[in-house]
Amino acid sequence: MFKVDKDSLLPIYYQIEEGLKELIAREELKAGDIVPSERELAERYNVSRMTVRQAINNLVNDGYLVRQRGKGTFVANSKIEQGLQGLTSFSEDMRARGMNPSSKLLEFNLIQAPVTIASKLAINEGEFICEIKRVRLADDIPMAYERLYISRKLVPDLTEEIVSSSMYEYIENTLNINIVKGEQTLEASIARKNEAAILQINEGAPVLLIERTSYMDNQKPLEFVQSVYRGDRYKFKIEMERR
Ligand code: 16G
Repeated sequence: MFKVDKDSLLPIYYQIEEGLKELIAREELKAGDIVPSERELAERYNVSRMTVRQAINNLVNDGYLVRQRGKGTFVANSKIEQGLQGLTSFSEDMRARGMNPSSKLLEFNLIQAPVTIASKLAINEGEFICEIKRVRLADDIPMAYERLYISRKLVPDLTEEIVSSSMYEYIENTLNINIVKGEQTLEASIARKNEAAILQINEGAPVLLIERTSYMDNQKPLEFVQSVYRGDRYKFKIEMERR
């Protein structure tokens, strides 16, 4: 285990927190391992259970540990770190990590574009678009829930089978459309009831809301995509250069 120094200026809860983080970093505690109970830790370090609880709460809030009611506290799965440079597809991202990407198609609708979506796609309100709702999985674990909108004119032959696999592959290799750039926003949110069920997380769990518009080489929008990513599985990384 780790040491707690009662003469240190560092608060005890903080030392316990850092000690547990170190065990996780050294893989002495691995994803899925049970963490010693509050009582055990309190006895081992001769500190109050309140102190231990504070350390554990912080680690749960920061996503290092997860509580399972009636079972105990466990080490969380490490998050997928996703770079934000380069316009890549979900399938490419997962394959680059040695994971197997897949999609579960929930809905495939032909609808008339409401004004909000029409303006994102730079088309007229009421034009036909495909609305595709799918769960994106990596090694069969649901990672994100995507709602994708694309003008029907661009993909008149799009089928359920195609959208169950890689959209970018179809657009680039079958339709020979060049995807040249994208714009993306990222914001914090919490899982709504239907999203929680789809992503197999609790309602109210933290998620990342991502919106992407990608463009073709004629500078026109290709797709508008709203995605909900699991906050416990994903973190995004931006590399920055000063000036
Ligand atoms: C990513 C994109 C999405 C794109 C999809 C294509 C984000 C937030 N979204 O999920 O815009 O449609 O990749 O993936 O990254 P596919 O080629 O595997 O279907």
